[in-house]
Amino acid sequence: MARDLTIAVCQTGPIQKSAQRAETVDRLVALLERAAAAGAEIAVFPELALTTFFPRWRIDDQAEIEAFFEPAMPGPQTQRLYDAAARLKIGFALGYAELARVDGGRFNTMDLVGQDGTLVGRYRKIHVPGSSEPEPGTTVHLERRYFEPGNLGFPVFVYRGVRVGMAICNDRRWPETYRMLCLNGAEIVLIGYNTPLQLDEAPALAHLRMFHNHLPMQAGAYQNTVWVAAAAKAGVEDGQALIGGSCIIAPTGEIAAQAMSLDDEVIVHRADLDLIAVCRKVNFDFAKYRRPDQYRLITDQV
Ligand code: CDV
Repeated sequence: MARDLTIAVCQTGPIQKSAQRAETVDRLVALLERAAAAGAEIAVFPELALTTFFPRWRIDDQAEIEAFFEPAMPGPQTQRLYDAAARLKIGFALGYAELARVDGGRFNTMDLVGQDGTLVGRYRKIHVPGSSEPEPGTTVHLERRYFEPGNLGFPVFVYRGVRVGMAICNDRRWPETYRMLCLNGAEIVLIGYNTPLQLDEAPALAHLRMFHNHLPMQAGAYQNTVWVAAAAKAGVEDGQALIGGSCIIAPTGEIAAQAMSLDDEVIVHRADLDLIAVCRKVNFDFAKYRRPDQYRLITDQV
């Protein structure tokens, strides 16, 4: 019997610092309703989808920092999104700033929520880019000030019988992300991102921002025979331009659907999961051809 999963990528436009959580959750619920109406069975939202991308600032006021974090998921403000999932029978992956209940750890996190509105699994961003203090000549990107590196590995969860993994923004540029998820059996990788259009450290590469967005995701999909679905937070957010280009990529490496705006937008594609086996057969029979004994340097050296 043919296997498929209809995926929606719910790109958002900017979420300004001045936006109330309730207003933002309204936008996410509206996107989820559009995704469900289009027949989607799962949706992916951006990285840090509940707030502005606050690591663009050095913030000293602890109360101001706390306000960007979620101490519980769902919480009083986000419950409506989970209720919408159960009502519409569509799961989602949502990026947010996590204040861990157990030990107070702070992570850049993505949760996978099921069609009944309950947690299926959690991923914490492994590749945390930027610095903890502003660096001269470099776009301010202080993720390492606010977040610890993820400590849950690259887990894969079963969602409606399909093996789903997650990755967050900078993770998508690293081949290890896809390979780890692939070796863990992922069939679909859901990604959320916030990517500035301009980087002060490399102005000459500005024209390549979208190419460098799609290139590693297409390569990751192709080389690991997975579907990739990636949602941007796009547009001018608190004065900083973020790229769009949200997309759904097939295991062939082809872009099957792509957002056209820098605003709230839903793109949908029915992912044919049998294509994975076809692509494996063509070139990537891992059991037959991979040579892990020859790849030791990958884990022995940073
Ligand atoms: N949110 C991110 O991880 N953004 C990075 C920045 C540092 C460029 C990215 O890889 O898009």
